[in-house]
Amino acid sequence: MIETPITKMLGIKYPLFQGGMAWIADGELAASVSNAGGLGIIAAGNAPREVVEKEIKKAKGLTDKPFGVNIMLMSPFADDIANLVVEENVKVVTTGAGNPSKYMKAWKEAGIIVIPVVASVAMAKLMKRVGADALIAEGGESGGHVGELTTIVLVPQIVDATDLPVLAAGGIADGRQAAATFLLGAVGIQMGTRFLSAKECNINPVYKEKILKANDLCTMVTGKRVGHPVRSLRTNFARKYAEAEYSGASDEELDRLGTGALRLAVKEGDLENGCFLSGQVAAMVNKEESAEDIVLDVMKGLEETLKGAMKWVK
Ligand code: TUI
Repeated sequence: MIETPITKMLGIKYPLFQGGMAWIADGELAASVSNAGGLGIIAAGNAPREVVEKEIKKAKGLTDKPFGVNIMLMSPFADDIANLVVEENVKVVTTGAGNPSKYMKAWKEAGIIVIPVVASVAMAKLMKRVGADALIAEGGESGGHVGELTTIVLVPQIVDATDLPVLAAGGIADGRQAAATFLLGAVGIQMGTRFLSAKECNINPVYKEKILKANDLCTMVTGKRVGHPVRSLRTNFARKYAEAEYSGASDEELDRLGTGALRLAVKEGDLENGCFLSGQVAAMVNKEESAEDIVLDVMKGLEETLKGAMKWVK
């Protein structure tokens, strides 16, 4: 059994969150992870209120366990989703790709547990000041929008920066990696890429196949020049984008290339125009299985690795 400040705070069995992957993490995936004892999270991404509302209602119908909603703060609909989570009595809110300070008062008054994703010590300290309940420290091994630091460098610094419980994210697909972050002071983990292989993960089969076949060097980061670095699979799209980026394409041209690319990957499996977000751990994700089997496998590995960690100490 694993018990940490996170399992206690949320009333869940395992300190494992499923990351809020835009266009991917729907009510079905989130409910499956919550039913397995972790915390499933619905991603709002760039979706409008009605879409997210439908997924929240779906999750409520599929589980009576807590689940969360992730708000992508660069979304034009972020304000609407910030209100929606209050109206729908969502238990946990995570945020990404920005600073959620302006919403904190309303969320705390509504009794929501707020757990922002941070990629720097400064943001961790700010989130503590404005009332965050815990933090997710996400290293640049992760898929999607990435910060500068790796998980092994970031997590202990975030742990030392505040007294809040810290979950680690980025570069975690198995129990050994989860245990490594616990040794750095994390008391929970968040995984995204591993859940792309879940039976309940409703992505285009081309996307799933790409993840299952990926090797160690299969991801790359694009978008640094426009200030939105994003890790994705090294597809024709990613190569074309990188080429444009480093051959003087205008910001408008890059914007045009990027617009709608996440949806095209997830819904259409379009390798030429879609952006297949993935963490570096894709190479370790080799079979399709249920969300429950994924949660149980990682938690068993975490427990065994932590127990075995004393073997060199005499
Ligand atoms: O948010 C993510 N990962 C994401 S969001 C996303 S959707 C997207 N679509 C188009 C362009 C960009 C993204 C895909 N993947 N992870 C959490 C995360 N948040 N990582 C890093 C941060 C972060 C970065 C800056 C958090 C706070 C922050 O603050 C900056 C500031 O000072 O406002």
